[in-house]
Amino acid sequence: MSEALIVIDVQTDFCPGGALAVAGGDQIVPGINALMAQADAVVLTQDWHPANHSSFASQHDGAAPFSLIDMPYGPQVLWPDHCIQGTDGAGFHPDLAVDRAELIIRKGFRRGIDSYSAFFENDHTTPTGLEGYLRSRGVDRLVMVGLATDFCVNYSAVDAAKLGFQVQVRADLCRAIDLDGSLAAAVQGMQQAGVQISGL
Ligand code: VGL
Ligand code: ZN
Repeated sequence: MSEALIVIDVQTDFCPGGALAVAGGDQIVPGINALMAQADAVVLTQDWHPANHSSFASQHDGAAPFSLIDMPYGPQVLWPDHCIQGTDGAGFHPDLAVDRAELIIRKGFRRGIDSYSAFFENDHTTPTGLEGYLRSRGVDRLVMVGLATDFCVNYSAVDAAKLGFQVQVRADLCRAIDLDGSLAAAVQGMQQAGVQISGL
């Protein structure tokens, strides 16, 4: 059995100057590249939304970015338009060593549902296919890095632990959005799920 490095959403729109910039999002790129160089297997995830995605505040009359709404699958934060399919903002950070990746998994491509996790959409049941890929490659341990600690990294890590993978999050190679205490809640949730967090 082997280990895979999962690099979550290191995309232009999540870096300084991007549509949903995460503070310091670009600072983690050199360290991630160094880890990728040593990893047995590398998977990248890419947030990949249609222009009219339902997680965008612009699609809801009078709704402000960063407000919460109820969706059929549960509460959903409304975001500024970001990571629109085919745009520069949806591309990976230009310095990320993407050639090292063996799989790129895109998520959030259905208009009506968001997908923070690399494993399941936000209904917690629709699979992305990543679990099957990892299992058929004999992967049982995951190291996770990327953006954002409290959303896509958090959801991915908790789902992976629930699926039975051994999961380590390298918090020093992640950066958070930190909306209303979301970082502290995410750290607590990951630890409760059995995720090992290093470099906090
Ligand atoms: C993310 C908010 C919206 C993330 C993606 O990658 O953490 N956050 N879409
Ligand atoms: Zn998104």
